[in-house]
Amino acid sequence: MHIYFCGSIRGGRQDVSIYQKIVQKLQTYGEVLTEHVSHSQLSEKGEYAVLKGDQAIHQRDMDWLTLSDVIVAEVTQPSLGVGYELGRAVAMEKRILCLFRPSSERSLSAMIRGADDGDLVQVQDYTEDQVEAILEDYFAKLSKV
Ligand code: 6IA
Repeated sequence: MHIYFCGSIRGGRQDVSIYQKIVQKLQTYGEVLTEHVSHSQLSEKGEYAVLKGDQAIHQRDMDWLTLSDVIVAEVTQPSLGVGYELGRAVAMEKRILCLFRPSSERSLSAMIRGADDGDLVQVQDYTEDQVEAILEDYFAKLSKV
Protein backbone atom coordinates (compact mmCIF):
# COMPACT_ATOMS: atom_id res chain seq x y z
CA MET A 1 0.00 0.00 0.00
CA HIS A 2 1.19 3.52 -0.82
CA ILE A 3 0.49 6.06 1.90
CA TYR A 4 0.81 9.82 1.46
CA PHE A 5 1.39 11.67 4.72
CA CYS A 6 0.66 15.42 4.88
CA GLY A 7 1.99 17.73 7.58
CA SER A 8 2.93 21.37 7.80
CA ILE A 9 6.36 22.46 6.52
CA ARG A 10 6.35 26.19 5.71
CA GLY A 11 3.19 26.50 7.81
CA GLY A 12 5.42 25.82 10.86
CA ARG A 13 7.25 22.79 12.25
CA GLN A 14 5.90 22.81 15.85
CA ASP A 15 4.30 19.35 15.53
CA VAL A 16 7.19 17.49 13.91
CA SER A 17 7.53 14.99 16.81
CA ILE A 18 3.89 13.97 16.34
CA TYR A 19 4.45 13.64 12.56
CA GLN A 20 7.31 11.25 13.39
CA LYS A 21 5.07 9.14 15.60
CA ILE A 22 2.40 8.98 12.89
CA VAL A 23 4.85 8.15 10.08
CA GLN A 24 6.47 5.38 12.16
CA LYS A 25 3.08 3.79 12.67
CA LEU A 26 2.08 4.28 9.02
CA GLN A 27 5.24 2.48 7.91
CA THR A 28 3.85 -0.71 9.50
CA TYR A 29 0.98 -0.57 6.95
CA GLY A 30 2.79 0.37 3.76
CA GLU A 31 5.28 2.63 2.04
CA VAL A 32 5.05 6.24 3.21
CA LEU A 33 5.91 8.25 0.09
CA THR A 34 6.31 11.55 1.94
CA GLU A 35 8.36 10.26 4.86
CA HIS A 36 10.56 13.41 4.73
CA VAL A 37 7.66 15.54 6.05
CA SER A 38 8.42 14.01 9.46
CA HIS A 39 12.20 14.62 9.35
CA SER A 40 13.26 16.92 12.15
CA GLN A 41 16.15 18.28 10.00
CA LEU A 42 13.62 19.58 7.46
CA SER A 43 13.11 23.16 8.60
CA GLU A 44 10.78 25.85 7.28
CA LYS A 45 13.63 27.40 5.27
CA GLY A 46 16.37 24.76 5.42
CA GLU A 47 18.84 23.57 2.85
CA TYR A 48 16.29 21.23 1.21
CA ALA A 49 14.85 24.31 -0.49
CA VAL A 50 18.00 24.94 -2.49
CA LEU A 51 18.31 21.32 -3.59
CA LYS A 52 14.93 21.29 -5.30
CA GLY A 53 12.92 24.11 -6.80
CA ASP A 54 9.33 24.57 -5.68
CA GLN A 55 8.02 23.51 -9.09
CA ALA A 56 9.87 20.18 -8.85
CA ILE A 57 8.56 19.65 -5.30
CA HIS A 58 5.00 20.35 -6.43
CA GLN A 59 5.28 18.01 -9.44
CA ARG A 60 6.80 15.16 -7.42
CA ASP A 61 4.20 15.53 -4.67
CA MET A 62 1.34 15.52 -7.22
CA ASP A 63 2.79 12.35 -8.80
CA TRP A 64 2.95 10.71 -5.35
CA LEU A 65 -0.57 11.86 -4.50
CA THR A 66 -1.85 10.28 -7.73
CA LEU A 67 -0.03 7.05 -6.87
CA SER A 68 -1.22 6.86 -3.26
CA ASP A 69 -3.94 4.53 -1.95
CA VAL A 70 -4.59 6.48 1.23
CA ILE A 71 -3.77 9.96 2.48
CA VAL A 72 -3.23 10.68 6.18
CA ALA A 73 -2.97 14.36 7.15
CA GLU A 74 -2.11 15.90 10.50
CA VAL A 75 -4.09 19.14 10.23
CA THR A 76 -3.63 20.78 13.64
CA GLN A 77 -0.90 23.18 12.50
CA PRO A 78 -2.53 25.13 9.66
CA SER A 79 -0.66 24.76 6.36
CA LEU A 80 -1.61 26.05 2.91
CA GLY A 81 0.27 23.13 1.34
CA VAL A 82 -1.64 20.53 3.36
CA GLY A 83 -4.96 22.21 2.54
CA TYR A 84 -4.01 22.23 -1.15
CA GLU A 85 -2.98 18.56 -1.07
CA LEU A 86 -6.26 17.63 0.58
CA GLY A 87 -8.30 19.54 -1.99
CA ARG A 88 -6.45 17.83 -4.84
CA ALA A 89 -6.86 14.44 -3.12
CA VAL A 90 -10.63 14.95 -2.70
CA ALA A 91 -10.87 15.79 -6.41
CA MET A 92 -9.03 12.52 -7.15
CA GLU A 93 -11.59 10.67 -4.96
CA LYS A 94 -8.84 9.36 -2.70
CA ARG A 95 -9.37 7.83 0.73
CA ILE A 96 -8.38 10.45 3.31
CA LEU A 97 -7.94 10.53 7.10
CA CYS A 98 -7.41 13.93 8.74
CA LEU A 99 -6.17 14.03 12.33
CA PHE A 100 -6.77 17.09 14.54
CA ARG A 101 -5.84 17.79 18.18
CA PRO A 102 -8.52 19.95 19.90
CA SER A 103 -6.03 20.39 22.80
CA SER A 104 -4.26 22.92 20.52
CA GLU A 105 -7.26 25.20 21.16
CA ARG A 106 -7.34 25.93 17.46
CA SER A 107 -10.51 25.58 15.47
CA LEU A 108 -10.18 23.39 12.39
CA SER A 109 -11.14 25.00 9.08
CA ALA A 110 -14.74 24.29 8.08
CA MET A 111 -13.40 23.35 4.64
CA ILE A 112 -11.56 20.42 6.21
CA ARG A 113 -14.00 19.40 8.95
CA GLY A 114 -16.90 19.94 6.56
CA ALA A 115 -15.34 17.63 3.95
CA ASP A 116 -15.94 14.61 6.23
CA ASP A 117 -18.45 12.36 4.47
CA GLY A 118 -18.12 9.46 6.92
CA ASP A 119 -16.67 7.32 4.16
CA LEU A 120 -13.89 8.41 1.79
CA VAL A 121 -13.02 11.50 3.82
CA GLN A 122 -12.81 11.18 7.58
CA VAL A 123 -11.81 13.80 10.15
CA GLN A 124 -10.84 12.48 13.53
CA ASP A 125 -10.15 14.47 16.72
CA TYR A 126 -7.47 12.89 18.89
CA THR A 127 -5.00 13.32 21.71
CA GLU A 128 -1.36 12.40 21.16
CA ASP A 129 -1.56 9.24 23.29
CA GLN A 130 -4.47 7.94 21.15
CA VAL A 131 -2.82 8.32 17.77
CA GLU A 132 -1.53 4.76 17.38
CA ALA A 133 -4.85 3.20 18.39
CA ILE A 134 -6.72 5.48 15.99
CA LEU A 135 -4.48 4.44 13.10
CA GLU A 136 -4.82 0.75 14.04
CA ASP A 137 -8.59 1.08 13.99
CA TYR A 138 -8.60 3.00 10.69
CA PHE A 139 -6.36 0.52 8.85
CA ALA A 140 -8.20 -2.49 10.30
CA LYS A 141 -11.47 -1.12 8.83
CA LEU A 142 -9.70 -0.26 5.56
CA SER A 143 -8.59 -3.85 5.08
CA LYS A 144 -12.26 -4.88 5.11
CA VAL A 145 -13.34 -2.35 2.45
O1 6IA B 1 2.66 24.90 2.93
P1 6IA B 1 3.49 23.86 3.61
O2 6IA B 1 4.94 23.96 3.31
O3 6IA B 1 3.23 23.78 5.11
O4 6IA B 1 2.98 22.47 2.96
C1 6IA B 1 3.33 21.22 3.50
C2 6IA B 1 2.85 20.09 2.60
O5 6IA B 1 3.26 20.32 1.26
C3 6IA B 1 3.41 18.73 3.03
O6 6IA B 1 2.37 17.83 3.35
C4 6IA B 1 4.26 18.25 1.84
O7 6IA B 1 3.76 17.07 1.28
C5 6IA B 1 4.21 19.38 0.82
N1 6IA B 1 5.49 20.06 0.75
C6 6IA B 1 5.74 21.35 1.01
N2 6IA B 1 7.06 21.63 0.89
C7 6IA B 1 7.66 20.47 0.55
C8 6IA B 1 9.00 20.08 0.33
N3 6IA B 1 10.03 20.88 0.47
N4 6IA B 1 9.27 18.81 0.00
C9 6IA B 1 8.28 17.94 -0.11
N5 6IA B 1 6.97 18.22 0.13
C10 6IA B 1 6.67 19.48 0.44
C11 6IA B 1 10.06 22.17 0.95
C12 6IA B 1 11.34 22.31 1.69
C13 6IA B 1 11.58 23.69 2.24
C14 6IA B 1 10.47 24.26 3.03
C15 6IA B 1 12.87 23.70 2.98
